[in-house]
Amino acid sequence: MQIAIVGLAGSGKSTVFNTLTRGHAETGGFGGLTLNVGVVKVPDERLDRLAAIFKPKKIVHADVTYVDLPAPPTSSEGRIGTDELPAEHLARLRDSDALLHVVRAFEDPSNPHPDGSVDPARDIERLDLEFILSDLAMVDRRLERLGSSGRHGTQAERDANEREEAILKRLKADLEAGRPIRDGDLDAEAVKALRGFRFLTQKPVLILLNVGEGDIATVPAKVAAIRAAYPHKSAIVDALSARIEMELGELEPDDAAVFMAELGIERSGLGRVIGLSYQLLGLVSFLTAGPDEVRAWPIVEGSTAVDAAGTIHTDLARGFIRAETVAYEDLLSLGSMAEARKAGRLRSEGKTYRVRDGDVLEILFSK
Ligand SMILES: Nc1nc2c(ncn2[C@@H]2O[C@H](COP(=O)(O)OP(=O)(O)OP(=O)(O)O)[C@@H](O)[C@H]2O)c(=O)[nH]1
Ligand SMILES: [Mg+2]
Repeated sequence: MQIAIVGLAGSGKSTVFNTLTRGHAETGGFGGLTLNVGVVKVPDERLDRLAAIFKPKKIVHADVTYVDLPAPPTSSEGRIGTDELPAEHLARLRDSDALLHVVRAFEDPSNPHPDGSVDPARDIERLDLEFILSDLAMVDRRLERLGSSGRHGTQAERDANEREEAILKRLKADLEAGRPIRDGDLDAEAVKALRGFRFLTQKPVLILLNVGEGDIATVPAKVAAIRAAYPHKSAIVDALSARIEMELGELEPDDAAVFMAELGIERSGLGRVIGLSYQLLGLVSFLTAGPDEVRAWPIVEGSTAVDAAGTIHTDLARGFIRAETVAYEDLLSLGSMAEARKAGRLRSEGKTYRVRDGDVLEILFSK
């Protein structure tokens, strides 16, 4: 699962990337057109607790890949010009499962905002509009093709083209009215028909206000204001001081604690932001625990026991018999699978069981 970090030039994308991945990407506009990719473990204290019981050889976290994209160049018409991104960047962006939209909310006289003032709402609208225009251009191109060649082919092909045309016309009207695709209630058939387009405004988005080091006290009010003004679906609004978090990440734990106390921060926001991006992807974790490893497995919310088995290995899905299932809390309080069984907390679930976040599974299968 991959999340693209997007935002206007100088909003703090690379700083956020460094914070999340403990990376060292160039910041301050010195990165040029470098694309940065990093894999991040999703913090999960349940794994540490289970490890204390099972004493496994290794602990494996779920992970999320972050891609830090340089801001698109400003085009001749003053547009941001997403379509002018190098092909590799555009492909990365379209292939991402969700967007992390970094918005400048920090004041810094030594580093003025190119538009003369710091205005998160304006900046959000600007990038949103750019993505809307990019999707609209794709819709228009496809409608044109369907108009000229869509009348050919077999009856089945023509019917499929007609259905696609109807869906795209609806999207066109939405986009022209400034509505991102994620806001529309698309049915399963439409979602399937649109999958290949990889529309930018269809991806869920986490809007992250990059606040300054002096703004900690006003963060809740700032987030609340943007949230109220952003009533879109599949969108989360949160804040982070990327600069502080990056510096915290470079300190020894004791020094970090002193620094946090000085700034009046209770908890690092890093884990929260990673957790939110995981949630944004619609993922939950099921767990496996044994002497070899304790592990969190990402799975799309609503998946079944046989999907979970297939995530571990295709053989487990093919030969699936049942999933011995216990909730994490029960396993933690009872101490072992055997005790959970005795206490009647271990359930035998079949193929169609919907896996819940924190289910500890043991898949029984035939080879
Ligand atoms: N004061 C302050 N400066 C910040 C903060 N976050 C980022 N900056 C600075 O803002 C500048 C731009 O940050 P980057 O992380 O490079 O921004 P970017 O979005 O990756 O920029 P491009 O890739 O050039 O579009 C750098 O000089 C950062 O040090 C912050 O929270 N406070
Ligand atoms: Mg950058």
